[in-house]
Amino acid sequence: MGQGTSAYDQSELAEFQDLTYFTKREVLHVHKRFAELAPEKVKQHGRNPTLTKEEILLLPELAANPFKERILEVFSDAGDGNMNFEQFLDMMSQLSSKAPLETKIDFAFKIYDFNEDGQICENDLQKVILFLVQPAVTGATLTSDERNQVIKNVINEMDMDDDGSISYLDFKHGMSKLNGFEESFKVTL
Ligand SMILES: [Ca+2]
Ligand SMILES: [Ca+2]
Repeated sequence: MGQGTSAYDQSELAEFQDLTYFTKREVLHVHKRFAELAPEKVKQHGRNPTLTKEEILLLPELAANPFKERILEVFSDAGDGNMNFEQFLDMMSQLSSKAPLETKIDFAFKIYDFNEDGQICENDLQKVILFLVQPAVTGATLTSDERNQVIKNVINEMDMDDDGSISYLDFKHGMSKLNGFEESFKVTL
């Protein structure tokens, strides 16, 4: 009963359950939301079409996230923000409230490390600030002097070994002291 209507069978769902922070029921819910973003593609290509970045950005839960485009790029295999269901599910799992703090920190580090060299340096932070302080969204602006001061403060605060950039360990240490930082990296579908 109901077997034929499910996008994935029980053993596939069990596998997704193992790979994510979701239950089988939640996996199916995430799939339903994925399919709703591009119903025509799902009709044509079956349960696992590749959706474009623009299609995934239609998800209302991502609308307010300043890092949404960057998040999609980091989680897409090709780095262009396009993703199939597995990549989408992985992203949603790490964004879910069930993901532990360590996962959120790991996630945030990847998002902030724009040039993907394993360190968050001044250049990366310049980009982070431009994402966070978007006048159109927050009404706030910072002069470049103010931006540089914020970046200096962040590096001073987090750079435990004083080499001028923030390694994953520096970041992990600093972030676990910050209350509520993970709110930027949380989506509930
Ligand atoms: Ca970097
Ligand atoms: Ca350092």
